[in-house]
Amino acid sequence: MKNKLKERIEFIDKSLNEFLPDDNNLQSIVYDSMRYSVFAGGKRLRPILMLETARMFGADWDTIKEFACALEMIHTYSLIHDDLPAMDNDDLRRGIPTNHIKFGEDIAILAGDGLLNKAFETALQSKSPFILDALKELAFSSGTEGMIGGQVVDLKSEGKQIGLDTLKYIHSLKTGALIRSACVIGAILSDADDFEIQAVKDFAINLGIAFQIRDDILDVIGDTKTLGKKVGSDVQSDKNTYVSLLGIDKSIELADKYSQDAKASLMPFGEKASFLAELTDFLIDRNN
Ligand code: GRG
Repeated sequence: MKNKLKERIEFIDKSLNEFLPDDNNLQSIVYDSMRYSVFAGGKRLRPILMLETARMFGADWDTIKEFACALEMIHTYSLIHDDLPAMDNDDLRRGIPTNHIKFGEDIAILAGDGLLNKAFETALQSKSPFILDALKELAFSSGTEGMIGGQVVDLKSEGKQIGLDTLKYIHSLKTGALIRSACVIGAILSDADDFEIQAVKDFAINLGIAFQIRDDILDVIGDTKTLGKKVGSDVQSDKNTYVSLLGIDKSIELADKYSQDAKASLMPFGEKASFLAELTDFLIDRNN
């Protein structure tokens, strides 16, 4: 799987470089700051999910790359803003100092905003006849009914006792929405039918929760060097997590259950879904 991922990451990095080139104008510092975080070496999970969903439906990666890069830009903006002192106040991300530590808070805020706008500029370069439906999903999943909404409920729940249902609600939006839109946009751009779109949506919703549970587990059992970010930060900021609510063993069981449910949603696609199924197993066992 690591080798397969490498090939996909290279394609995504080359495309990101095309859509986010170096710039020499007076505001070049904001491009430096945007590129600093984008090229800091993330796993590229969301664009990989989009490319692989599209491939499953027979579409070429080149027809998907604008949206795949747009999604990674939105994801990176969320990480830059999430690390700011007003939010998680983290100083390490993707193995290097966070954006505001390197460029200052003012530029980091603007770099996040810049990436959000650049994402839509990039997606708009798509020549797909399905561009409007894909844009709608991109905007919806990253907005207040999606990632931003989940972040708000998460922040406002810090230090309070919440139940599993609220935790699932938070993560379905905060983490799950972009993972869902990766697969749904991949399917939309490949002219998948409603049944197929629903099946990949079900896959992604379950994968999103499994992925987040593993993230919570790694915050406790992982190490800073492999993770590229500080461990133990959830406990430190009194965050509700699957581990704080259920403990490690039950969290591992639950991640496994969601990953089985995710793979079950891929059944209608048979062998064509083998990469996505393998990726699901890889992600719930990952160490970073
Ligand atoms: C600030 C608008 C705004 C939103 C913040 C996504 C998010 C919401 C915050 C990021 C912090 C966090 C732990 C989110 C949970 C989702 C998650 C596990 C993000 C990290 O994604 P990976 O592991 O990161 O795919 P890389 O660096 O590999 O891309």
